[in-house]
Amino acid sequence: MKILTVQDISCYGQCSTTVALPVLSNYGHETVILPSAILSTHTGGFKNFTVHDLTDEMPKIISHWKSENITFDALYTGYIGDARQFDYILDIKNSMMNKGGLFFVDPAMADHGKMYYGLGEEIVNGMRRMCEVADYILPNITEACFLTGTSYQEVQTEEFINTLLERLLALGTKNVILTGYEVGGQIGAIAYDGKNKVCVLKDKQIPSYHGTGDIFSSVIIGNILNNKSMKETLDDATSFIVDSILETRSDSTHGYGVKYEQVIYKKYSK
Ligand code: PXL
Repeated sequence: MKILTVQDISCYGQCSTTVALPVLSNYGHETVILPSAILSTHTGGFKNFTVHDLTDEMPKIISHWKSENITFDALYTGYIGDARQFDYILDIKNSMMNKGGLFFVDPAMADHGKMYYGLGEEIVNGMRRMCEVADYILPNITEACFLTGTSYQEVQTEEFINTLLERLLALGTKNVILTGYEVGGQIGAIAYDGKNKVCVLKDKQIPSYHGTGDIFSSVIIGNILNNKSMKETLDDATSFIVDSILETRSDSTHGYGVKYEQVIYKKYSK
């Protein structure tokens, strides 16, 4: 499959575009990139990082692609730092997708009850516009709360999760995959298409690391585009994250991301 991913390049820090590319390759897909910005590092835990916004470059790149008749089987959006970019993304969705092409929205904008540094209401509104026309959205619990105007709860009752799933689906998307669902010391994801719920949980690993949400989404998208069942997809994604954390946590110098490369390497060196 030919996927276009629109998210930032955080040069150092193992997240967004730099993890989507190797992970999606691992599932046999070609990934084209439209970088939303270039940052020296991601914005979680580093001080004085640099940001170069690429909004002005987007219409030029898109118009060149259109002149070359370039089209995509899937569109996958992640972290977007400038709200002017949502119109460009929706234009791609409307005019550059192959028949049956799928639109995946990871509204990567918040975690642990808070928006990421520098992101505000206009990003939430733009992400919501994309959720209206998405085939799959992949929010974590915090993002789900911002998208649906629900107050964030540290403790997730079954009723809270079910309310979030209904409200997310009501945004317009065909499918919801809610990540970071925690129950009884376990953590995982729950998928909902309005009829069926599929939930996969694994023992929660500590600590939590930056970028795991981006890796999780990329594994899920890689599997869905390979026609795997939702159960197989969520099993693979949760194991991938558990294994990545286990590869990382003995190294106290590596707190900014996970060593997912070792997981891929071990899969293929067997
Ligand atoms: O992992 C999500 C992400 C992506 N890109 C940038 C970020 C973050 C999370 O903080 O800062 C630039």
